[in-house]
Amino acid sequence: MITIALSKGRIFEETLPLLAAAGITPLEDPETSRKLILPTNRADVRLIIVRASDVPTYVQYGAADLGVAGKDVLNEHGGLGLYQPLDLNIARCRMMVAVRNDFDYESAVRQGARLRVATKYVQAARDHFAAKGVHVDLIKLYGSMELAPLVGLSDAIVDLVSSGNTLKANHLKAVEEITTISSRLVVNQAALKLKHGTIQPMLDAFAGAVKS
Ligand code: PRT
Ligand code: MG
Repeated sequence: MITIALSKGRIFEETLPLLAAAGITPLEDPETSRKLILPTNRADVRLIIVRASDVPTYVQYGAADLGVAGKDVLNEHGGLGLYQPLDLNIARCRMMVAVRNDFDYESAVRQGARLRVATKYVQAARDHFAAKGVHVDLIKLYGSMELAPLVGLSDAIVDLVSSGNTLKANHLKAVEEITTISSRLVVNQAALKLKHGTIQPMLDAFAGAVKS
């Protein structure tokens, strides 16, 4: 049995065509089904539906053989025990520093001010500001970072931006790009060895689908 860990929403939707290229079709829709283990057309392949940030953990411990996770999530997880053979080029966005429209970020940085930064991406934020030599107090949040500067919790946020509509709707502006983000295939290292005959053809099919 091959178990593939996916999160609902954009990753599931954008992974469907890649699964199809490997001859895998889910038999239920995670948006309407309450099941957490979804069968597929292949008796030897099942999907498990987990929180996006939990995907690397399921794969690391071998509870799933494969998974799809954003570079943002993988960076925070650390990637221990994971083989990352393929950038799937899906669920693309940018990790940005953003502030209120009326906040002068450049001059705060120039003056060496200590910045309060709210984010879910503590590791990425720490690395980014350390490389810039900017002193920050990081505040860990689990959701809706955009609210933090509006109510005085922080001066800045580190968040993902795709259309930019969420920033705009909340009178925020992006002031710095930290990195571009896409989702990657992650594979349990032991599973790749033990189930090589089944997993390798899937990896080849995914790679072919990504190219075309
Ligand atoms: O939603 P949940 O809290 O359960 O978990 P999650 O947010 O980690 O999962 P999900 O499914 O929302 O995102 C899965 C992956 O998609 C992330 O790990 C990213 O790699 C990738 N991705 C791509 C995004 C976005 N684009 C994105 N725009 N993840 C989140 N967003 C959010 C962003 O945080 C911000 O709040 O969308 C909002 C901004 O969108 P725009 O279009 O208004 O700029
Ligand atoms: Mg989300």
